Amino acid sequence: MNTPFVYPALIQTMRWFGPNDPVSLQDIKQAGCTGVVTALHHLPNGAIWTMDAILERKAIIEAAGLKWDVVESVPVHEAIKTQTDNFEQYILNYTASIKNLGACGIKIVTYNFMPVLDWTRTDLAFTVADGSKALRFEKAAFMAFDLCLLKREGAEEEYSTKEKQRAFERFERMSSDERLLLQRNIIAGLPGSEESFTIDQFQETLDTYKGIDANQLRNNLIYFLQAIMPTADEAGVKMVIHPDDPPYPILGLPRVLSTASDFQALIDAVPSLNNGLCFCTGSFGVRPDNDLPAMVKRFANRINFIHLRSTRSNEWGDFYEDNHLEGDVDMYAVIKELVLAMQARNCSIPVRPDHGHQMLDDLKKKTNPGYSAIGRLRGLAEIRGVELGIRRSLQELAND
Ligand code: DNO
Repeated sequence: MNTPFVYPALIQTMRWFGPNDPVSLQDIKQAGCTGVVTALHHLPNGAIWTMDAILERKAIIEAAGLKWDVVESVPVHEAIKTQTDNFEQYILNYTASIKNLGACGIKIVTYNFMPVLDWTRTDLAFTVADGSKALRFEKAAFMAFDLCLLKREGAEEEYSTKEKQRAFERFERMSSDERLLLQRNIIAGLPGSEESFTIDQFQETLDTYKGIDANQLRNNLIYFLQAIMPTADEAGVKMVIHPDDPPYPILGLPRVLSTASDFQALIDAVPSLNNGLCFCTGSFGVRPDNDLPAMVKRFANRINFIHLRSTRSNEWGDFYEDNHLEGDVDMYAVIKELVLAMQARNCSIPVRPDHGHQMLDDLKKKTNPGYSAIGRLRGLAEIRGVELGIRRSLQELAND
């Protein structure tokens, strides 16, 4: 007979992009999830999420027998990141959205503070050895975009001679369609990023960061957190910041949430436990200097949402998204630390299989890059198995 587990389990969820998502709530339920992660994607960045709009979406999710566990994301308006225009008004709007979400019983809110672009990839259909398709970030292609398509001022000085040579060679080898596709992949907005640009708009937006270095951006983030945290505390809403993806500066833009010390600076400045982390193994995992299990241990009481995914990098710093239990992330060690963290806190934390390969039947369908049903189903099933094995072994050890 199975004895009840002492070790709490992860809450299994998938991201759902709303009623137009080709992956339905029913699909997500059949994958074994109890909840979803979603957002009011149709609202423009900066708008207040009203209780009516939140409750309407919540009712759709609950009618399918699922729970809305996490908001991903309430986007932070660019004006807040640069502290320009009427950013104070946008902060007030943000605060109102948090208050409304809390009142509707949705208590975990994801956001990021990456300038201009959310997550970035150069290739959305990179064929891996088994024929499935993965997301990829290829440095030479990215530099080729920067130097040859965007022609960003100052870019030449930021790359080494060798890097520039690789970028120019890469650009020469691309057809005009490939160049167009590369540009589109980078600036037209990946699923969930909520921003989309033409090349001119993109340059204009980059220009709004002139004079904003990492220090300034961090101060602006702290200012934002200090402003919203009293409301989050009162509403019982856990704010979780998503790390930079990729976890280093790109296009001359600063990035301030790429390492353990970046997050430490935030919690030093804003100690509330509702100032938390969305622990994304795929984003942090691209940097070999990020020790993921050690980070889980260190920030155990602030990790309130988890993205599990594994990337595989090469010597050039290119990476692609590997199967969830392969690649560079030691998934066993990470999940074990998460199980221990949940036990210490006596709570369950929502997790989602972050991305997945386009595979099997989904290869014939139009899917949101990274968010096809079957690839994520595979990822979740693997994660679920590892988690069960760890919980059971820990329990048996404890019973001995
Ligand atoms: C990509 C996602 C990100 C994430 C945001 C959070 O797949 O992990 O778009 O949702 O950065 O604000």
